[in-house]
Amino acid sequence: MKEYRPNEIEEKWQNIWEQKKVFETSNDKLKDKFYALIEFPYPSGQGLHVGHPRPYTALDIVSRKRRLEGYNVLFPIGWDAFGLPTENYAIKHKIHPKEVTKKNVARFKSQLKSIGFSFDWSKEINTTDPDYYKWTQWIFLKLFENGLAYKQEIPINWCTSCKIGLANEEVVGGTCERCGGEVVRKVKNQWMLKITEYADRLIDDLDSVDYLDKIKIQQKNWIGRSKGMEVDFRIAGKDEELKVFTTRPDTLYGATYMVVAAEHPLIEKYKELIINMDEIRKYQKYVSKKSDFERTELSKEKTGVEIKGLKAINPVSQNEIPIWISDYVLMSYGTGAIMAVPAHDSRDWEFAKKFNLPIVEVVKGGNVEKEAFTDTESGILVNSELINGLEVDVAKEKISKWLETKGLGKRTTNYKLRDWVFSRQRYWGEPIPLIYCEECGWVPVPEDELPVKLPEVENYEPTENGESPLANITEWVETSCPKCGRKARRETDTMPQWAGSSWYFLRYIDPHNSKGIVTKEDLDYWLPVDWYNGGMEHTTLHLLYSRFWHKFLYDIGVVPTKEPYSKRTSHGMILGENNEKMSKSRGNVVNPDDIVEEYGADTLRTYEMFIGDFEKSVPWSENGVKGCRRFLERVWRLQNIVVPGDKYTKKLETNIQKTIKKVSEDYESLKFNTAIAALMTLLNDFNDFGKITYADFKTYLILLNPVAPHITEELWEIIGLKGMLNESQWPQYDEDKAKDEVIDMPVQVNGKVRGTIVVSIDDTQDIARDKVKENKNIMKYIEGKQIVKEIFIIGKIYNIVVK
Ligand code: ANZ
Ligand code: ZN
Repeated sequence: MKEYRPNEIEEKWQNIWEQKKVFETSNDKLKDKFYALIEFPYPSGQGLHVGHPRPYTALDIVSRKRRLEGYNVLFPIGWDAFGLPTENYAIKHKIHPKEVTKKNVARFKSQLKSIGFSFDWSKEINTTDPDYYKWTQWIFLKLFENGLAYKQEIPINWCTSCKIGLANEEVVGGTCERCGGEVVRKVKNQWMLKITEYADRLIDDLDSVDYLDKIKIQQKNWIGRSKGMEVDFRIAGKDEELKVFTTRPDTLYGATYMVVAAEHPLIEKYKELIINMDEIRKYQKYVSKKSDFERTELSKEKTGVEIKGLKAINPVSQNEIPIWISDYVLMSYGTGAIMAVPAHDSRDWEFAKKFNLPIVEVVKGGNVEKEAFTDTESGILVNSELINGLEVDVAKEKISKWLETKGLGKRTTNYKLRDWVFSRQRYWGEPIPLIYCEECGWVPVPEDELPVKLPEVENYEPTENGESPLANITEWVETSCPKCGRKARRETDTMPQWAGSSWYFLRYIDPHNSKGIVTKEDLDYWLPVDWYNGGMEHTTLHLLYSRFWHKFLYDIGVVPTKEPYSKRTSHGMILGENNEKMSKSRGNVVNPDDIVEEYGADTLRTYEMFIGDFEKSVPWSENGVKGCRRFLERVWRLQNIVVPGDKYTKKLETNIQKTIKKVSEDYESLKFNTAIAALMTLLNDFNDFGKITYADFKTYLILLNPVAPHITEELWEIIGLKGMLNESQWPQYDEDKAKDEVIDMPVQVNGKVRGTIVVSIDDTQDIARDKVKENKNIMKYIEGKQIVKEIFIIGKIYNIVVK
């Protein structure tokens, strides 16, 4: 036997697979298809990280298995390569971002190849390739033509360090998601996409897809649909209404004061009447420095100022109530004003306690002097004249009707989701393909002139005034209007990095098409993506954006399905050995190249799948890696105990059948670790028995192949099995034989057989005892007597002695 030398074997098979185009998708549309998708990487300067191979190996396993089952599999790969890190690196080192990208892609590519993923490399895409971004621009123009892209002056989140506008989603705790820099508000004219128009469908259609529950919940929470009512409160002595948004019109009698956002227009309108304007101005200034995030933090001490000189009238009780301003009410949500119900809302309660405002219980059940009673999904109304004694649901309906008939309110739905800020003032992104003409306004670049290519420039530093670097390139900016021919200017903003990844799974299907985005026939066959796995950090942004674009493309007849992905799963992170997130600064980063070099790609793959529950974060362990290498060494040595025979060894057959079943099921349900554990157990059985047939070994190799494709392919060749392993078939199991062997176990009471119970051959005494208890015939001889002795022989007999 030759020694196990992974590096040699791995390179050998990778070359063979590539030459024979083993993993290229076939054009045979009569076959059942399987489209497996992983989130394509951003080719950063750091190279691949051991976190990357985890999801890739997972779907590689499923893809390899499905191929052996006869599916036509599409398992593509590409590069999400526009974006800031590359641009920043390019600026710092004075290399063109295109060059930086090229270099990074080459590195990533060789790393991925060394791990032996079965990607169809012929379908590789790159979002920065003009042939690709031509279609990103095309989709944008379609959105524009359909009224879903518009320009608006809006206060945006401005990262003071990246000098770039950020979407709300990119601001984390008041800082930039990318660089951690301070984010301030700045008014800018920005391109926006009307994702809010799709809010309902983005929620409702989740019912038709198979996503992990936690992913669906995140999508729903992010969209934040909230059904409620707008209720009018009159300003005392004025012909003026203050509108609030509430989800709880049934608690209206408990509204003892109101709160408006510090920026609410009511204040400016009545500033003459307000007697404490100085105090209010001071508070407004204090609030303006805070992000929405900081304002709504639950834990913080409540602050606020009463607007003295104005009062509101509660529309049901007619009581005069004070109006306050406080930072816990946001101008950007609902109407920017609330009716405060301190008895049943925690924030209102804290505020009321601090400023000594009345608290009136309206839903029975708590002690509202001690704390807000918020468990009010159901309950009975009190202190509420029109709706006393009613159940919450009924009360809500009744008061809503009452308000509607009086013209005091209307039902509305609010969303947390905001339109998508689509402009970036940077160089390394897709140019927005629009031209501004004094006469015609915004005019799309004609389709046959796409792509609008990024001009070659010397300098891509952002400008100090916050304009895109493209704005400085006069010869590029100045153009003529496609409509009227007059002098006109190109839009200089570029698209956010999210653009290219919002539709990449479509282009994979037909990446070299120069006439259209994707051939319709191919879309009909391949969509939807059957299985998409990606990180939990992308379940709010990328997933939502790509579902939005897909729905839009469905509406205009480009794609045949309403949803892009039928199934979405997610993996946990791989942490450093010290249980912390891997990062350069913590010094705990593991480079996959080193693992491949020292132990082999098959070991890396096996380890990453064996490391723990796929969905959980787990720390890296070098010892674990070694263990997996030892396991593969033992697999390697199985070649020594192979004996002729094209049938399963009788004594091993049940275990083999069981393992086929378990591994087949586990690979499909993200339980890679238990599948590998089952293969380890079977290996022990093989060794205990001492010899295995070709049939035993063949099945073993196929089962292990998706995890460790190189070693299994090599062993296949060594023992002289026909063809290549990847051309063989996934083993079937015999449902009956895969079951645990069951027997009729005799049960003796005081030495006489009184009946039998059906148990598995390895069932324990506890299980057998339960079976006995269910058996009336046997129990006749036991009931009412005292059991003095039990002898249980596993798989044989159960003896009970009674007195
Ligand atoms: C009275 C009330 C009583 C409320 C009660 C809640 C509980 P969601 O579900 O997130 O939509 N609200 C409305 N506009 C707001 C704003 N601009 N800033 C801060 N809070 C605002 O929450 C809706 C509830 O949040 C509304 O219903 C309102 O308080 C508050 F027992 O009205 B409620
Ligand atoms: Zn014009």
